[in-house]
Amino acid sequence: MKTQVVIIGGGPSGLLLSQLLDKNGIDSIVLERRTKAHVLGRIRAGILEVGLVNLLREAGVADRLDREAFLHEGTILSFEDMQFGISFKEHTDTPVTVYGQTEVTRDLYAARAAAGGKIEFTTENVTLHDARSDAPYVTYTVDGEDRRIDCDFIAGCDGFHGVSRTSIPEDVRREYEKIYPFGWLGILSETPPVSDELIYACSSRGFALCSMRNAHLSRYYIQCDLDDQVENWSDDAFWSELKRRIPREAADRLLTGPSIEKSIAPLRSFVCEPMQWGRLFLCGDAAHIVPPTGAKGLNTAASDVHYLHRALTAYYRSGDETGLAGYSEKALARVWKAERFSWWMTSLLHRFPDQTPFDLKMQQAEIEFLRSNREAQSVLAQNYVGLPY
Ligand code: RFL
Ligand code: PHB
Repeated sequence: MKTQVVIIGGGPSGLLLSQLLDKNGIDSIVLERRTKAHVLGRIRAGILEVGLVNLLREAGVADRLDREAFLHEGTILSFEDMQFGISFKEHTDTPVTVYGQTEVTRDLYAARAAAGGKIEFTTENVTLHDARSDAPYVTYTVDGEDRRIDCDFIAGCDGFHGVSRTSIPEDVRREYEKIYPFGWLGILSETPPVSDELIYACSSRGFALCSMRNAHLSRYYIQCDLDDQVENWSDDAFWSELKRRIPREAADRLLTGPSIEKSIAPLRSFVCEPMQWGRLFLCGDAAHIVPPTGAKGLNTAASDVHYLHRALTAYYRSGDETGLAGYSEKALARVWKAERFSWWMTSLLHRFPDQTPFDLKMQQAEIEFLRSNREAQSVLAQNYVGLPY
């Protein structure tokens, strides 16, 4: 088989790239290790920056989003019972969009199917070859049959545990990592959200987040120990812990119900440099991870896709290689700012096991500064709604 771009990974990065390339007349084949049902079963991001929403519109996959999504013009931060709002509208005049990653992915799969896009599911042993030559190719196995695709470029969109990043030789690759000493236990429940806006709650018992997917579906998280297990948490235990971490007036309003999904995610900051090696280009979680505080993961994946699809389009239209040559540097410049914001918000709002009384006072002083200082709120708002591409 032959195509212009082999895309490894059928998550949001790979699908969006494939859809945007198709809009520009560029052929691709997506290789996905799992089944479509598995990919759509993962509950992940919920907050989309305007840059991602515009990209989905450009890709022609935003009709349902434009009909169904909520716009949020601010968010709430709390410290024990004290709470305050930060207005995105006042500081940036830009809202964020509440629409689940699962729905974005579903819309992308539908669009790829409608366009006759080629996606191979349940691929095994995906291996990249000759990425530094002008004739790279990818081999893999599907249904016990070995296959090969020759291509011009390879896009590594296969997430943190994929094979693309590790195909870059160790003496070229630099990796920067921070592992946080806690995780997030999340549940999805068919209950109305407790608040019109998200609540990011810092409390002496640890962090909590009240989020949502729509008017009838809520997403809540609590900080948990790294070695904690989902089985340790009954729904009742989850709800009662959540109520102890959010302001009392919100806890009194909270409507609880059975969870329809419950999972624990570790928290990590990670960046791989460079994001390009020869004709291999990394996109999204394959190249970088942020802790979810601040909702930057999917949004940062989207800015990579934006730079890469434009660079590939310029190359195929006019042979212009400037965008491809500058991809890694351009993408990383924005990635590091999202890393900084996510690390800062995580540090601001979580309980760390080794926090001294002094560290706690610093955390409280910073929250109080944020509560009372317009400029500090403006900095948070600008980062939260998304820095420009
Ligand atoms: P994905 O989604 O991991 O997709 C990669 C795909 O590649 C496949 N794959 C392979 N395919 C073929 N061969 C191989 N060898 C392969 N290895 C892997 C995988 O099966 C998978 O389908 O990466 P992508 O596309 O870069 O998308 C990134 C986002 O998924 C991620 O950044 C966000 O979910 C992060 N995130 C959030 N981001 C936001 O912008 N806003 C949020 O509100 C937000 N909340 C979250 C989050 C992530 C979370 N978890 C669980 C990590 C909340 C949580 C709890
Ligand atoms: C979510 O709704 O899943 C969500 C929202 C905001 C975050 C992280 C996750 O910062």
